Amino acid sequence: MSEGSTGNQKLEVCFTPGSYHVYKNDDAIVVIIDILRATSAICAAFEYGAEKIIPVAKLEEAKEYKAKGFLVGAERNGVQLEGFDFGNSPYHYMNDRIKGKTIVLTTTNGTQAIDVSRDAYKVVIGSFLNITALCDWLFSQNRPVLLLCSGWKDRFNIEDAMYAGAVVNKLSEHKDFYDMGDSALAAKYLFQTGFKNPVRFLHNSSHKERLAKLGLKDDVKYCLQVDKTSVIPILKDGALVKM
Ligand code: 3SL
Repeated sequence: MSEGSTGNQKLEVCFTPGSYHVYKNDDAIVVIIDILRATSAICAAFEYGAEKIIPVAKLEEAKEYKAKGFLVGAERNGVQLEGFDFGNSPYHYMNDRIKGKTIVLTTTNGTQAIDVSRDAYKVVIGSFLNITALCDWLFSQNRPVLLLCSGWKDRFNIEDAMYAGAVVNKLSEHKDFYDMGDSALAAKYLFQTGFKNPVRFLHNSSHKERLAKLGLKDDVKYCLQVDKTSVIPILKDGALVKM
């Protein structure tokens, strides 16, 4: 039996938000992936006690929330924007300021990916930090799964694809259950090439370099850690909450 040919639940990877319309599947659970750094920061924020995160695509919307008194994280091109409470570093969300709070977040790519898929059957947040909890939950749902990479301004990026491959790799332990598209197989092969030393594998990758230039190498290392939390953030009525 050839790998990925006989399952009954579709498992696909969409490498950029701009291709979402091609893969869109009304029955699928969509997993948003922005390893560096939005989905990692979101998982960290919940692990450290945030109550709710309202993702917004547009800066204007974030400003409106800020004017209403919300705590707001805002990042563009890797940099925290002036006038906001946090940027997009997981470390910004590891403090008592966020405990029990609703936070608004806008980022270059991650919150855009959430925005394009917001009407999906279910939207959840994936990162290496919650990978085992997420995969166990996905399998328990008996549903098609669409892994949506945030990429960089609608371009492919390697860390999101590698993570998608890690999820595919894990879910394909249930070989007869999932019907993998070619994008899922490609991501899985990428993961299998790089997983032994992900930091090294990402060497020269565009966003890792971008973050390194901004002095954010520690963020990269943090985001590549596995199973730091069992929290699975899920989108409910426009806000992310703990499942
Ligand atoms: O694109 C995003 O949403 C961010 O994760 C980019 S950055 O890591 O904050 O630069």
